[in-house]
Amino acid sequence: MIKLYVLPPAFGLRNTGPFCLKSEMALVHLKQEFELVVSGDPRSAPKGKLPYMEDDGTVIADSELILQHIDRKTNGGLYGHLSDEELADGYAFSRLVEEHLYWAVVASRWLDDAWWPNVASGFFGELPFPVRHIAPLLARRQVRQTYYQQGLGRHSLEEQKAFARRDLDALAKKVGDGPFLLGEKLTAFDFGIASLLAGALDNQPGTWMTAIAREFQPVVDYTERVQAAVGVYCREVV
Ligand SMILES: N[C@@H](CCC(=O)N[C@@H](CS)C(=O)NCC(=O)O)C(=O)O
Repeated sequence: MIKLYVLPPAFGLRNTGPFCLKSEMALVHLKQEFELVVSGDPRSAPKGKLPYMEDDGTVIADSELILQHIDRKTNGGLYGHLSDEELADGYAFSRLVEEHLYWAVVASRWLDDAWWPNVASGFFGELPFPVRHIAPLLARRQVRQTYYQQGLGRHSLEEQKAFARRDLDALAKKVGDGPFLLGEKLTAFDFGIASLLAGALDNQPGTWMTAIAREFQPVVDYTERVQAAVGVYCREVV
């Protein structure tokens, strides 16, 4: 049985990690049997990040490697039907969202003083005293340093927002005609992109990235279409 190790639910989201949700979507899409295992601390993961997956004794860390693994396992179930041009487009837009826009979403949760208490209580609130007070501060310092090293963290908030808007504008133009990133076909690339956006759009309360993402109606509609097509939602569905 496959085990997928993911971040805990928080902020009204049942799967808070975009890369965790992307992997979950791929497994559901390919009708793989699996168990979601909540793993509170990414530091215990093989590469210090979540998700990772165990499949019959094989451990795979990183959502892209997880998708590659299940693609091989299902004889090309995820990528086998895609042309070189589609793969190129898919990877390019995935990188834009997962390696650039992602950091703005992280900053909007972790580094906004007004929103930060939600992270502290959502991710660390269950820890024993005094760890629940110390661990979030150390983790926040780490996020701040990483955001600075990544580069976006060197800009003013207004500049960060402008970078995010340019990403979302590019994406809105790409998915506007829809229904999916590559047109009629729902593909694995939709899982990663929609997962990141769904977390930004639906986290409660909204962040500054929620407000910005909601400016782009084609992106909002696309995110809903992908979640509905897979039957996997980021938000808690009541
Ligand atoms: N490239 C990785 C990124 C995974 C990732 O950044 N996971 C975040 C949670 S969404 C994490 O575990 N962060 C903890 C850390 O960076 O210390 C993937 O696709 O799986």
